[in-house]
Amino acid sequence: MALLSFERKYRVRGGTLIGGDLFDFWVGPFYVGFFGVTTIFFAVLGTALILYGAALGPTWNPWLIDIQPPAESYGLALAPLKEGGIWQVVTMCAIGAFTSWALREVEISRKLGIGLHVPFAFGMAIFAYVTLVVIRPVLMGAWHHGFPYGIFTHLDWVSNTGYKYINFHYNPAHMVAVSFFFVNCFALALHGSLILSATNPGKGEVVKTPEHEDTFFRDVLGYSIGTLGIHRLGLFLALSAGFWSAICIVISGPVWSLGWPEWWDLWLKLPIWGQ
Ligand code: UQ2
Repeated sequence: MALLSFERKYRVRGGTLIGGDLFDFWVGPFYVGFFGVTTIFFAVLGTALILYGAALGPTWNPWLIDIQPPAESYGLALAPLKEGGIWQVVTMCAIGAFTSWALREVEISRKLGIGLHVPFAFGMAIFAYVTLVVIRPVLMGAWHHGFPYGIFTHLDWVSNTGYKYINFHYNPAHMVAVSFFFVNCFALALHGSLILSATNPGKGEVVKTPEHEDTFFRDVLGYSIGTLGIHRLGLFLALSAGFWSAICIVISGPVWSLGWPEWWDLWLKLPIWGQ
């Protein structure tokens, strides 16, 4: 089915989550929808506030612009705009925009009659962000613990937060997250290279089939996970990387406030060593 005739078939009203036909239309290639409008609203307001915060600051150097969360003394209260309130409203706009984008993905998926895997996957990224700027700061009792919105300053925050726990690489959930990132990278390298090897042949060569792909890995490893399986594995690895990243930071402070190397002293305290 040609792309244009397919689009005529699926570009019909319905599948919306809210407001019925309200904003249920396309602008050029883009679906709008209620959540397209709310995405634009939050993104424009949040960007304008970042520009306002930059105008108050000492520099327009894009690397150095910095929007800081409130001082610790404000706790979980709203702060004046110029004392961290900008950071608080930018955070609300970011969560509003990200959530609206996910719900727009849900509406498009419903129109197409496909699964909700894409918005679910994006939801894991939103969860990781919300863990950093809402869940962990609330558990620690102050918005101050969110990370600042600046290119260099958020890097400083990551470095300082790591050193607060002496050596963050001893955090067991961080170890799990990093391992998932590595295995995800390995799996995508295997998959990308395998697909190109079979479907992007040289001039005059014929495109090969999934049987060729299966046979390659059966010959090498005695096992092929299959064409559907590799995508299930890829989604699992990617979601796990994001999930354990959120876990490793949310336990740093709320659950464990000493250095992470000391966490491993539990090994010496096991009741199996006698005394
Ligand atoms: C595979 C397969 C694919 C693939 C890949 C494999 C035909 C096109 C990459 C091989 C993957 C395996 C054996 C799993 C490796 C396990 C981990 C944890 C990395 O068999 O089927 O489809 O792309």
